[in-house]
Amino acid sequence: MISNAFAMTLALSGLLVSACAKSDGVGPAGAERAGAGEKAAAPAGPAAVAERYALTGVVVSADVAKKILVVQHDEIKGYMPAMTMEFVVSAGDAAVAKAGQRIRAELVPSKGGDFRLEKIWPDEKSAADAVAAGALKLRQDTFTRGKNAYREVGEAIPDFSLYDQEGRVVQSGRFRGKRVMLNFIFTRCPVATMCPASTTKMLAAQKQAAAAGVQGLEFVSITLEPGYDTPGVLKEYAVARGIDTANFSFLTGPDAAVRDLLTQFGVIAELKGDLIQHTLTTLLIGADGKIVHRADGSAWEPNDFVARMRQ
Ligand SMILES: [Cu+2]
Repeated sequence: MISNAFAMTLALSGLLVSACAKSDGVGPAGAERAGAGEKAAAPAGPAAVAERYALTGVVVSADVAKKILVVQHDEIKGYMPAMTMEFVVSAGDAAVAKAGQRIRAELVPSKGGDFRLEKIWPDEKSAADAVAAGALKLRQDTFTRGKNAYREVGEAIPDFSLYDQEGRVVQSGRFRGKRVMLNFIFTRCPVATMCPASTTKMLAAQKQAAAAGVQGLEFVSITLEPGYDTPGVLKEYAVARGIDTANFSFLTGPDAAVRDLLTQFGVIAELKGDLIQHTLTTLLIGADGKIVHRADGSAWEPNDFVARMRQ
């Protein structure tokens, strides 16, 4: 399926392949989860000394200013009994956390004696089931379509169920009746002309569309690196760029679901040694859920998309 999409992309003059940072992520897919009490694989590099433990529990409270979560966690077999305690988290994770919400995460003890939580994912059963069911349906759809998995302009987009930057489940049906501008990025892309520039231009399109009075419009950026880009990481990315998320969602979810979406949208993202190489595609989707326009590469202009939205 990659070779198919690749041949298609090579035919496009705007092909851009870029070297980006390595993924060391443990994604949200069930198969990749470390069981309670098992040590998750440590990432390579200087930080490899840190121990990591899979943790599940319920958020008791969040202190956004101090970036502290109080979590009533389940037993971590061989390491710690069930208890309620404080954890240091990222600003994004603190902002996303809600009291009463079940989460799963990786616990990282620090030499200073405090405990960090990283890779925090929502773990409410109903939400997790909806996202898993969406990933399975997408897997079946991609498999069934086979060589025709790639969706051309004029075709409907596939159904999906992912998490947004608040940890809420977002299903593709939510966008029916609205036009959607969609792309794929990842937050730690180090190449200024690739993902960072794409986000800047999506933001410009959002502002131009608002100024032009375009109604019923949504912006969606799906991560290329779901193992790293948790809802909290995406939240921090959006906040750092001053993005109005009223109609701009950053989505993540199971690795398999993202890979199937990349296949169906004709985007290539592959690990090459230590690097993610990826192409860029920006799409405009009509209110009927069909692809109206796609721009491959980084040369698209926000005002071109806004003009198409007004047609
Ligand atoms: Cu990139």
